[in-house]
Formats: sequence, C-alpha cells, structure tokens
Amino acid sequence: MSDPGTVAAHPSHAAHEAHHEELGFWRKYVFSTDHKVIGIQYAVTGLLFLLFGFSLMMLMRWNLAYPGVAIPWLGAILGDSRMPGGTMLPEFYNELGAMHGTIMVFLGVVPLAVGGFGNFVLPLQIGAPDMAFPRINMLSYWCLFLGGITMLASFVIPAGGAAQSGWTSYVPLSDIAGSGQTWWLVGMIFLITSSLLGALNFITTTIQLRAKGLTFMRFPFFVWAQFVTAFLLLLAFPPLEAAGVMQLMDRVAGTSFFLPSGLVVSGQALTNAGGGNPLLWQHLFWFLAHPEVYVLILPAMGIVAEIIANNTRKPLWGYRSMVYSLVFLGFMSFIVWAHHMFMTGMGTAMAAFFQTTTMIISIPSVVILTSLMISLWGASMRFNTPMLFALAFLPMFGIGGLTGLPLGLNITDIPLHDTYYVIAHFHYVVAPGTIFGLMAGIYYWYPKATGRRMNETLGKIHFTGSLICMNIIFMPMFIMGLAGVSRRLADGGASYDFAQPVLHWNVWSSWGAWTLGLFQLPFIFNFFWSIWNGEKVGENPWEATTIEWSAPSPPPHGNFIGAPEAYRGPYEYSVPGAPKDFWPQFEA
Ligand code: HEM
Ligand SMILES: [Cu+2]
Repeated sequence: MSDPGTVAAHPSHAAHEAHHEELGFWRKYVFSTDHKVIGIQYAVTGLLFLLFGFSLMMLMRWNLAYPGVAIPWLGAILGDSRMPGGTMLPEFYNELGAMHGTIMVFLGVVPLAVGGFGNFVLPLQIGAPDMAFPRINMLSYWCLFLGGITMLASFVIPAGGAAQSGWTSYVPLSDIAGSGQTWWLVGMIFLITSSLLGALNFITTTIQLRAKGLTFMRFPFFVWAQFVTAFLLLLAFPPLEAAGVMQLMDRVAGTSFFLPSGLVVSGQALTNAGGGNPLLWQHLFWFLAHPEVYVLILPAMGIVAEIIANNTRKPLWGYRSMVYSLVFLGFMSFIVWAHHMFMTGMGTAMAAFFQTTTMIISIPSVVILTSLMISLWGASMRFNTPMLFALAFLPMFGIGGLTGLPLGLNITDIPLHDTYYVIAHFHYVVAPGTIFGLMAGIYYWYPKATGRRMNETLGKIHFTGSLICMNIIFMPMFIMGLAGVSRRLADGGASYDFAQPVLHWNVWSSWGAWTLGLFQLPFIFNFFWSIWNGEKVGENPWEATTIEWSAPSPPPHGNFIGAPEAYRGPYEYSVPGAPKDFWPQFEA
C-alpha cells in the first residue's frame, strides 16, 4: 500500500482498514476513492439527470400534442424569452430537444450504466478490493460532475440559453449558433475526459485485479459487457474530443475546420476563411456515436444476462457464443458509422460497404438475444421485479433492433431518414430497452448496496405501468414516421397537410409519456423508503453464484473478508447431484 494511487491486488483487509480509518465525512462520502461510494455517486447523478432529461421531454410532448396552445403557469415561470404568454417558442423546443438527447445519453444512461453499475458491481464481481486507480476513479466522477454543471448552467446564461443544434450538433448550424453551443462543447469535453479516464480504469482493473482462478471464460457476462464497453469508450471518444475542440475553435478562434467558404447566413456572407468541410464533423461525430449506442446497450445486456441466469436457475445457454459475439460486435461497431450518412451523397460503393457491415453487425446482437431467449426454455422461473424488467428487455430490445435493419439499408433509409420512425426505433433500444435493463439492475443489486431489498409490490406496479406506457409512447411514432412526419419539428408536424391523418397519435404519445412519469413515482418512493424500511437481507438474497454475493451486504471498505477465489464458471445452477440448486463460483 505504499503507493496511495493504486491498490495491491489483495491487501489484507486489516491493513486496508487501518490505512483508511481516520477519513472524515468529506473524504468518506464526497471525495471518496472507494469504488462503491463512487459507483453510488455516479448512479445517483445519472438517475437525477435521467429525471431532468425526462422532464424536458415531458415539456416537449406538450407542444407536440397541442402545438401553440399556452401552458399558463409554466409560461410565467420560464419567462417571455422562452414561453411568451405560455406558448412555446420553436427556439425553446430546439433547446429542449438538443438537451434532452445530450442529457439522456451522456449524463443519464452512461453515468448510470457504466459509472454506476460498472463501478459498483465490476470490482465486486471479479473479487477485487477496489478499482486499479482509485484516485483517477474519483477524478473521472468529478469531471462528469463539472460537465453536468456546465450543461445545466447553459440553460441560465444570459444570451440565448442552451444549445439548440440537436444532440448531434451538426455544422454549419452549430458553428454559427448562439453561445449555448460553446457551453455544450466545453461540457462535452469534460464528459469525454471523464469517460476516457473511467475506461482506462475499467480495462486495467478487469485484467489486473481478477481474483485467483477467475479466468476470462469464467467472467460473468456482465464483466465481459463492461470490458468491451470500456474499449468502445476508449477508442471512439478521442475523435469526438478532437472534433469538439475543433468546433470550439471555429466558434471562438476564427478557424474554419467545418465551415465551407462562401456560406451565406440570413443574407449575409460569412467572413470566415472557409475551406472547411461540414461532412468531416458528421464523420467524426458518428465515429463516436455509433459505438456509443453500444455503450448504451451492452451494460444493460450484461445486467439482463445476470438476472436471467439467476432467476431461471439455469446456466446461460451459449455463454461462449455470447462472449464471442460481444467481442465481434465491439470490433464491428467501428466500421458501420456512415449508415447515419446515406443522405450525404457518399456514392454507391461506400453505401454498399456500410450497409453490408451494418447487416453483419446485426448478427451478434441476434445471437445474444436468441441465447438469452433459449436460456428461458424449460426453466422454472422466479418472477421477481428484476426478472420482470429483464424479461421485458428482450422483446423491447428486439423491436428496437429489428426496426433498425431498414435504416441500415441504403434504399429503405432514404425515405425513413430523419422521420419519427428513427425516433421510435432508437428509443425502443434505449428507453424500454436500456432503461428497463438498468431498472432490473437497480432492483437486483440494491440489496448488495444497502443490505435491504426494495419493495416487490411497488416494484411490480412500477414495472407494469412502465411497460404499457412505453409502448403507448413509442409504437405510434413508427406509424407517424412511416407516414413521413419528420423528427425535430416543434409542432410535431401540424404545419404539414400530409401529416394531418396521423397527428392524433401525438396526443396518445404525450399522454403515454406523462403517465409514464406518474408510474416512476412508486419507484422513487421505493428507492428511498427501502433504504430504512426494506426487508433486511444477508450476503446472498437471490441465491446467486457470482463473486459479489460472497461479500457482506453492504460490503465494507476493501470489499471481502479475505481474498475470494473463483473455482468454476459463473452460472453453475441446478448442477445434477449438487446439494442445492446453485453452486457459487466462490465456494471451494
Ligand atoms: C420514455 C422516455 C423517453 C421519451 C418519451 C422520449 C421522447 C423523445 C422525444 C419526443 C424526442 C424528440 C423528437 C423530435 O423532436 O423529433 C426525443 C429525442 C431524443 N431522445 Fe428521447 N425520450 C425518452 C428517453 C430517452 C432516452 C433514455 C434516451 C437516451 C439514452 C433518449 C435519447 C434521445 C435522443 C438522442 C434524442 C434526439 C433525437 C434527434 O436528434 O432527433 N431519449 N426523445
Ligand atoms: Cu449507428
């Protein structure tokens, strides 16, 4: 323990405790280097931002369902520059849209899925006492925090408010947009730095701090998912970080990386030197953002796999093929990005290449999803709340994934591009898909983090309501998209004649969204109430097999009483001849 920046693979517990005994409140709970505290900080931050991003969306949904209709009391709160007399200005809709997307992706799901679950669960699951670089871990949380504060501050800066150029920040629009865009870029640079530091830490930890006997093929699937995710973050974010700095320079230092010459804005020729290329931004952006969609989904898949194995009381079917698929998927995710750019006139050879790679990358997802479904076959399942969310993940992610295929094919993407069909497709992946996976994970590992279980009745109300509402929200968007309604319209399409026959679906969708908000209340209540009143549990309340369940609930600093060892694979459930229906990895 001479170097405080790293932890030895397995320091004796006593030495570890002695070293940290004198920590005061601030070092223990705020500027902590303990992966569990940091994981909880990340998770709570992510949940709060999900709530905030959700609120922005609920406001947008008002204008989509009732375009131009005033919301009286909100108008007074949000002010005349955004909602004069309570009616929403299109500029404000754009602010809400850009920030909903940015916040949900970079400040909601990534912090919760990678920062929260990765930090809390991964070291425990591999039997490590902490992350490899605890101080860097703390630094990466605080970078995220600064990024979040910067994004929030951009709403209240005097000139013009938050970014309005979409979460994709396409140039030249974003290059010449108001000052909110500059804040967005600075915020993104913090967020990217945070993810890069985190990714390095996860990779090192997974390789270096594994318990004795925990070979790669004995990793729980969740560990594999986080491991591949870390590589995606590490390799995909640097291009966007560079692009972000370049866009920042275009905006504040007079460069024109992305601005072509001769651009005329509102009748005035721009005076920049020109010669830049707007498509360069799209390439750099999607080189990150396609792998990023796997960053949003893989941790959720990992969680779902753990919970399905645990509640079917069976090994995962096809564990090896699932792992190989995951690695292959990670690799392929770097050569499909231009399927977002079929409309840029890339030519048939390029389009043929990217639609081929896109069709190929769908195979590993299908393998993983199919394996998970086959794993259910013949099981006597336990239908607790985590399992219900995990089960619902399968068809929801399935709908999201399959509806992506037409978008990956050049010929069908051309009519569908930029319509509500796209919004429906990817939200099925990230909202009822990822969010359900993450909810499953919260209910599942909550007892490990707090020593108490969340209430099952409230959990089932939360689940049922969420499942129904999610489909009421997003299913109509497929219909609207197929009818040709564009996304990112402040009035939801009301100004177009051809959209009139499908506009009533906007009302369904909006009421679905607000009702979904109501169904999150039992969850929020349950989350806090159970900290003090939930049923007390021991080390292994779900009778699970992976190593985190051998630590006390909640685990002390240093995690394990004595270094754990892995004696077998992760999912030895219902082994014939064994005395009980689970045979933990950690039992000799
Ligand atoms: C149930 C929860 C959600 C609802 C009802 C919802 C709804 C919406 C709506 C109405 C839009 C605007 C579409 C437009 O203006 O054309 C939107 C955009 C977006 N949402 Fe969500 N959303 C939800 C959750 C999420 C989550 C969890 C994520 C990410 C992880 C996410 C990411 C995005 C992104 C990136 C955009 C921007 C799309 C674009 O650029 O056109 N949303 N969402
Ligand atoms: Cu993509």
